[in-house]
This record gives sequence, structure tokens and C-alpha cells, in this order.
Amino acid sequence: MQPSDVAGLNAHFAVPEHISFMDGPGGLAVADIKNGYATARVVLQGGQVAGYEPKGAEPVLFVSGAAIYAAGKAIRGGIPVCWPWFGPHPTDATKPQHGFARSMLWSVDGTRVIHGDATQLQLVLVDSEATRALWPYPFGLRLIVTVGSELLVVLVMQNRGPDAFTCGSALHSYFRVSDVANITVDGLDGRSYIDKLAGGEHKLQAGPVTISEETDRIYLDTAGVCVIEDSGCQRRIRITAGGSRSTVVWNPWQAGARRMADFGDEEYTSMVCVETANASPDVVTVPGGGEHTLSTRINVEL
Ligand code: TA6
Repeated sequence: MQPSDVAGLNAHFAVPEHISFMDGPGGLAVADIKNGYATARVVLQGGQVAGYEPKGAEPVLFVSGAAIYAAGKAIRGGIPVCWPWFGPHPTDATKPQHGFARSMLWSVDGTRVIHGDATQLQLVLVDSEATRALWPYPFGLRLIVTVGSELLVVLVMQNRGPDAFTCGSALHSYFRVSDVANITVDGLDGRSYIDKLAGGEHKLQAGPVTISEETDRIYLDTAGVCVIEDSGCQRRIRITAGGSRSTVVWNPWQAGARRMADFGDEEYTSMVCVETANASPDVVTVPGGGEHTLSTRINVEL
């Protein structure tokens, strides 16, 4: 039985020196993780990692100071879970952008200490009348968040029905950087990408990705490791993808920032999204009774 209140969650799932639950901004239940390696926060709504700070390091994930914390709304930042489609719904513009998983309430399915001192939280989301109204398939999602010297986020998507389904997905990670104009994203050299700001034109990446304008690209057939080189913070953020064939790089720049009510006009300078995904032609077909696992492993190298 999933306790719906924070007191019940703590009674069932709190682990001293590792994880407890509290009411966060907007009354949203938050898992508060603190261990010998790092601190982190996971909002149960959306199964959204909303913070990760290795001991002695600056916050790794960006969360907007203008983020709106309200039922049914994904927080602007952290790692929103985009599923079962990425971007606009392929055929019905009335359906929510990036699917429904990021705005629904997930249930806590377990907490434990692993690898000596890392903290693991497992959340689940299963189909309901509300999801079936948007997407007619029985499913089970499991999000496994492991907080230690690295952050590992694993999304297991199960097809609980007899018929195959095809889904798009992304762990839509927002990373905090010193100045987006002074970073590079390595690991995408030679890859083709869909430039969403050029009518979906396919282009080829030459060398590291640099950002000096609004950028919204879906890199295809990506190899799995990207590195954000941030000389301003004197650190590298290594992003290792699993079960993913696409990498999305996004920065709204000035005009895009102004279009978002939950994003500060100047905040585009201190963030970049490098998203572990299966999007556009890389969507995944999961057979009836089958499953697919998407994961992103985040390491900070000083
Ligand atoms: O991942 C990049 C993107 O698809 C952009 O096109 C932009 O829309 C961004 O996601 C944020 O989407 P959201 O629905 O969270 O505002």
C-alpha cells in the first residue's frame, strides 16, 4: 500500500543517514537524499530528480529560480522523464508535450543502501484511466535513482499488454554551467543531427558542440558518452547513456528564455540540456510483455 502522506512515506521508506521524505515547494512530496558522497532531491511528481550535489562540488543539475511547483506541472530543471513520446505528440497536438510521465504522481516502491554507502530510490508509475485516455497501452515504468559518487538514473519501461507499442523517451537532463558561451559538449563529432530550428534539416556535427544562439538538436545514432567541458567551473560533466540512440542538446538562448514563464530571462547563460533519449527516428518498439531500459550515468570530474 503506497502511503500518500510524507509521514507514511517516512514510516515505510526512510533510511537514517540516507533518505527521508518531506513536503517541498508547492506541497509536492520530495525524497531528500543525503549520504557520504552527495546530496540529491527527487520530486515524486514526475519521478523528477531535482538536484544532485556531490560533496565538495557545485550543484550539477540546473533548476530554474522561476520554476513553478504545482500539481501536474513538470519542474523547469533537474531531469524530467519524457515518456511515452518526446516533443509534441506525433499526431495529436492537444496531448501534452513530452508525454505524461513527467507530470503524474509516481509511487515509492523501495529504498535501500547499496555499494557500501550509495542511496537507491525506486519509483513506479503504471497505466491508469488517465494515461489510457492519452495512450491506450498497459505499461509499467520503474525509475531507479542511485545517488553516490555518481548519479545513475535508470528508466525501465515494461509493456504489460499483448500488443507491441512504440515509444519515444528522454531523461531530459538540465546541467548547470558557469557560462554556456564558454563550454563545449564533446562526444558528438561526426554525428548527424536534426536541427529543430532549421525546419528539421539534417546536418553533420563537426568537432565539439559550442553554443552561441538558440540550439535545439536531436543527434542520431550517438555513441553513448558526452562530456560537458566547463572551464569556468574547472570541471567536466561526463554523461554516459544506456539504451539510447539519440542525444538532445538544447539551450533556449535569450528569445527562448523570454518565452518561458518558469525560466528567468538570463538563466539561459547558466544551463545546457544534454538529454539521453530515443527520439524521432530512434523511437523504440517494445513487444508485448517485453521491456526496454534507458539510463543516464552522470559523473563530475574536477
Ligand atoms: O529537449 C528540447 C525540447 O524538446 C525543446 O524543444 C524545448 O521545448 C524543451 O524540450 C523544453 O520543453 P518543455 O515542454 O519542458 O518546455
